[in-house]
Amino acid sequence: EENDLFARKAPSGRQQTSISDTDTDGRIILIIDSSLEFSSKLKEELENEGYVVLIAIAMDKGVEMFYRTRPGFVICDFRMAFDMGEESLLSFVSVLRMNMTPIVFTGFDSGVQYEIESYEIGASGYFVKPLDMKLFKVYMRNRFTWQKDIERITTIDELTGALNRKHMNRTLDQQMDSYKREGRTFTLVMLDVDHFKSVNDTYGHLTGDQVLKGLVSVCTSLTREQDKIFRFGGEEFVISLSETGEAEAFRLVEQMREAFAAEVFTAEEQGVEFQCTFSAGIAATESPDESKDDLLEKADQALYKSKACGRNQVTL
Ligand code: GH3
Ligand code: MG
Ligand code: MG
Ligand code: MG
Repeated sequence: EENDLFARKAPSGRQQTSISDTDTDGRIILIIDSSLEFSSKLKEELENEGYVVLIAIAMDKGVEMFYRTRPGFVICDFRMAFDMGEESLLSFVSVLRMNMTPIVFTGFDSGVQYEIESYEIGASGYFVKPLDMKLFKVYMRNRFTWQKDIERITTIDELTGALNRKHMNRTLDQQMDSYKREGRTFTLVMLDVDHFKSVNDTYGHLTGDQVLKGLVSVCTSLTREQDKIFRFGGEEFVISLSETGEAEAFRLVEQMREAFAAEVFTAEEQGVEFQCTFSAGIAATESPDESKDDLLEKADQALYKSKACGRNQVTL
C-alpha cells in the first residue's frame, strides 16, 4: 500500500531539527528583468554557484512568481520596480520584508542617488549593469550566509532545537497547501508531556528542561528530514508528517511514545533516576478546505482523549 519512493528512511539520529542545508528553499533567486539577455547570463552565473534561479520578464509576473515560489532573494531592475508606482513598490517591498527576503536593484544608471533611493525604499543594495560578477557573487554569498543565520536564530527554539511556534505559523499553511494541491495526505501530531508540572516540582526546572530536550531528541531520531517538529508552547509539541497517512503516523508516534517512555532521566540534585511519558493526538487532512487551525484543533481533541483515557497513549 505504501509507495517505495516515500518509504520512511531509517532513523537518522540527527540531534537537531533545523532548516536543512540541502533545502533549496532558501537558495532560490528570482530575477525580475525585461532583458532576457541580462537575466539568462546572470542565471547561468548564479546556477554555477549552486543557486536555483527563476526569471520573470515583467513586474506583475515577478510579483506573482514571488508569491508562488517564495524565493530567498530577489534581483530586480530598478526602472521596472519604480515604474510600478511608489505605492505598489512599497507594499511589495514590505511583503518581502515580512518574508525576510532581501531585494537588490540593478540598473544602467550609476550614481549615488540610485543607491540612496534603493535603500530608502527598503532594498538591500543597488548594482550597476553590467554587473561586476566577482563583486556580485561575493555579495550574494555574504547575504545568504546572513539569511541563514537569521533564519536559524528566528526559527529555532533555543532550549530544545525544535522549530518555534512563530515558524510553525508561518510555514504550516504553506506546507499543507502544497500537499492538498497534489491530493496527498498531510498529518499533524500534537504531543504533551504527562504530569510535567510534577517533574518540575519534584526535580526542579533544569531537570524538567532536560526532559524536553530528551523528547525532541527522541522524536527527531525517528522522523525524516521533511517532517518538522515544532515547539507549540511549554511542554507541548507539534509534528508535521508529510506523505504519511493516519495508520503510518499512528505506528510512528507509538514508536516515539515507547522510546520516550523508556528514556531514563537523572535528577542530579536528588541523585535519582526517573522516567516520563507523553500523550499524543493525531489528525490528518480530510478535505481541501481545512486550515492549519482546523487540523490543530482536531489533533488537540485527540490529545485530550489520550489524557482523559489515562495518558501515555496515542489517539487517532
Ligand atoms: P498533563 O498531564 O495534564 O499535561 O499535566 P501537566 O502537569 O503536564 O500540565 P500542566 O499544563 O499543568 O503543566 C505544564 C508545566 O510545564 C507547567 C510549566 O511550568 C511547565 N513548563 C512549561 N515550559 C517549560 C520549560 O521550558 N521548562 C520547564 N522545566 N518547564 C516548563
Ligand atoms: Mg500542556
Ligand atoms: Mg495541561
Ligand atoms: Mg502536560
